[in-house]
Amino acid sequence: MPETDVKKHEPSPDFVKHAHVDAAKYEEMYKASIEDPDGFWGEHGKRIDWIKPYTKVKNTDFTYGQVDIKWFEDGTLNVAANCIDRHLKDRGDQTAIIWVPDEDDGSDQHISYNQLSSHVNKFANVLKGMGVGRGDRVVIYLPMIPQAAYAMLACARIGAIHSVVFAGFSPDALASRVNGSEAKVVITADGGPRGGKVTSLKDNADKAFEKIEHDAKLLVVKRAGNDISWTDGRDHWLHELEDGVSDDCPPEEMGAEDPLFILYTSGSTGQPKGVVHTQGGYLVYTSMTHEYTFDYHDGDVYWCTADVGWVTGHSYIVYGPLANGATTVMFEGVPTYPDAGRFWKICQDHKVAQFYTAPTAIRALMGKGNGPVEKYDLSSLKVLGTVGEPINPEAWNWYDQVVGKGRCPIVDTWWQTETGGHMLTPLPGATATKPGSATQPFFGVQPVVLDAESGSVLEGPGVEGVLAIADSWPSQMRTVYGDHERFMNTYFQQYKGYYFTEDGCMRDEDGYYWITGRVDDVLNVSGHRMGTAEIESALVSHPAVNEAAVVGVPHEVKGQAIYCYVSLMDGHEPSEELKKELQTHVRTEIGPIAKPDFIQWAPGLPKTRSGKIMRRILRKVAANEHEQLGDTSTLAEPEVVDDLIANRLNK
Ligand code: 6R9
Repeated sequence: MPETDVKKHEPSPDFVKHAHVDAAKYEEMYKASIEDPDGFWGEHGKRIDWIKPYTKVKNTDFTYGQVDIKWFEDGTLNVAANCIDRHLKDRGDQTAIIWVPDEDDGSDQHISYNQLSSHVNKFANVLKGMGVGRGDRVVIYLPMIPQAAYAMLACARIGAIHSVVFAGFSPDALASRVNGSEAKVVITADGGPRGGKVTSLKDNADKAFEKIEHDAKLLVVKRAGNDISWTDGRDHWLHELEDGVSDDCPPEEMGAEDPLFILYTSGSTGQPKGVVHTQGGYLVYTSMTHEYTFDYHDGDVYWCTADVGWVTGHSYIVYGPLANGATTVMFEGVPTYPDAGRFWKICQDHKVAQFYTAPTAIRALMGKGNGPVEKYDLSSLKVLGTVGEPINPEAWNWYDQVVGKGRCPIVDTWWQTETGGHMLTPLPGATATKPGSATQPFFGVQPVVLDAESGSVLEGPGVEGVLAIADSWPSQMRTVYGDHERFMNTYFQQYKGYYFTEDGCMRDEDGYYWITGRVDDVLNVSGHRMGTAEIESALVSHPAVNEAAVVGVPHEVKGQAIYCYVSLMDGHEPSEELKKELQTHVRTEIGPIAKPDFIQWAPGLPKTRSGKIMRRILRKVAANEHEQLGDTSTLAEPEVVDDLIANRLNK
């Protein structure tokens, strides 16, 4: 349980003076957003440009069996035109994207809105030339290079639906996502440098194509200049197709509820789900949260260190900031290359005002001491943000004192791939913060704490349960791609009438929310979300494995580490070699982020008499908390637990 009775950090009067929202205005706007959502969002929806203005605002139903979510449904717009064209008149020469490559060699690029426009229009015409049109799917498998943003915006411009696959995913994971959406085109690069090493993405894409079941083309961006193989007819260089192509591609008029993108994310069961976000509500909400949560002002340089392969990169590197005409930094590398001062050097070089990263990065850098931070001038910083997992107070305090010198409000933003944008977050000029708490809801968000067992609403302060949301907000996911049943069953079945977040939560005496972590079988490893079921199914697909159970164990830097219990088929013996082979196998099936940290050989797994694996027990054993196993009376064979305890790793 987090310590909630801690000193609050009040926003400084100086900060409040220039902030978009102070405490009184937050109260007033929040109240309006809940009492009159149509009026509130009807007004704020105008922050983006519509081709045909909406006349309806909110039309949403959380009733299990008929869940249906529509916002601004009769309006039409183009998202790329909102992120580019509408800025050209007043800020065509302003930098839209500052791209910082992996090597710290001074070759950072400033891409103006005019240049962004030309790149995106050309890219859009190339895609059209490849036969991509409205509603077609395009998979983007790219490193953190500007072409990743161009590709997303090019899809948006022509009404194609993009599905970005994180470049750290394996060929198999890529293939299943390409197959799942029947994408016409896959976009990749020859290679992507990260931390001084080049990953050959093209090789991965080639391997994925062996498993792609339909006719698809591969569009390749030249980045690393590494040797690659080539399949004529299927593979095309982007720069060759762009040669001589017009930089004028009229934006497609899209309905507010047409899909903008699919993004796969892990859940507690089965394979990852394709989360679908649509055009209008998503852009209104991401641009609004970007402005208010970070107290973004014109002229600020804003940097989110996420990867575009995750939702944070979609909403807060590309769509939110660009819709606001911001200058957004895109960084190709890692926090510790060439050394642990890299983040802070970039902040200094580009005079970053808002800096947004993950607790795992903060903890890793905290471990390197204060030296690398103190070498750089961080006086440009105004607001610090965190996202992805609960932040422990030690890391929060270090971020506050050492990075922010005690003068930058910290916004701890809780949200999910499914929510599209920030849900619980301080507003820097309005909310007094407490280290470790995501504090209060954003406008229009109605959090409720439910009793996990009974589902009844826990009222008032000082309660703990699971977090649900009582009503819709504009950037809520609309469906699971191709499977609306699964959407309803995952999020609306367990607690009727609510969107269930699958996070545990407490509300303290001040009404502040504290996220206590996932209550389902989802792991959060270095801020990457992974289902235990996916890792288990990768393990059991190896011929030597009979059964596998995967749990998370607390890890100082990564938040959680991956702990696997594996029982072998008859005729296979445990060995160090086999352990390595299984680790490699999981890497191949899913990707390096899913590589098991611990593999414990388990002659048997603890099961109930009905055959369900008791993960609660496995979690306790892995975390060295076997004194507190709790009720074990339903175990079919209690003695298997003794064996697991005796042979546990992670001692
Ligand atoms: C944006 C993103 C979502 C899960 C979410 C929760 C955890 C995210 C958090 C946080 C505590 C925060 N999470 N932000 N937990 N405090 N500020 O991370 O999306 O990858 O879908 O993960 O991450 O458990 O349910 P996603």
